[in-house]
Amino acid sequence: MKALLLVDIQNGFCPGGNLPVPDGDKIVPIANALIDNGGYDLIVASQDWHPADHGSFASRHPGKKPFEMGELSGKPQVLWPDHCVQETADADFHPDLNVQAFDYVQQKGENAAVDSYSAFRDNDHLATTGLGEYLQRQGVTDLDVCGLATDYCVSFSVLDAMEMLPSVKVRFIEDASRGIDPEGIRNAISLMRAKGAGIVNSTDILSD
Ligand code: VGL
Ligand code: ZN
Repeated sequence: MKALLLVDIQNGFCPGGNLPVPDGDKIVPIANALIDNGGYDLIVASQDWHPADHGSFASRHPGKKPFEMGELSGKPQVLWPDHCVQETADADFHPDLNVQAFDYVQQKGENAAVDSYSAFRDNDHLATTGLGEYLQRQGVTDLDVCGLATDYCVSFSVLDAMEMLPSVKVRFIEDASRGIDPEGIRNAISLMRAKGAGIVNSTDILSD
């Protein structure tokens, strides 16, 4: 059972959004091609889905600016621009993404007191989202992951998938992902590789 996990391909992370990832929108046609021709049995998407007062927003930390370090519930936290607020256009999936193909959507980041980069669990690892249980129930054996942003939500999701679903073969699709910081992207890919994730491109998958 092969599944594709599309991480946070939302307006907020594309040019024009509140937390734009450089060229974030360029992955949309690649994601659509993978949905149509990647040979997947199951298409799953995550959606960053914050309350308006989420504690990761710099606007909640007087004197702090977006992208500075701050604290959230006593832990170091990158402070972000307000983004992907529930029920706003910023939180919608990119308009060209084939959302009709989604079998399951996992929303995350709803708890204002903790961030949730991973689609599987909060950053403090205290609460799971339910995605791991869903994939297990579906009998998923192979999970390919791509989306936005490589150095945050995508790599955190890949690492958690490997840890929480040890029998599942996990791969990161590099050209179907974009990240925020070039050095962060390099470090994230090195870490995913070191932990045993496959690193592939969409062309490897689409030509199979
Ligand atoms: C993300 C920062 C804050 C992501 C989400 O989707 O990578 N990054 N919230
Ligand atoms: Zn977020």
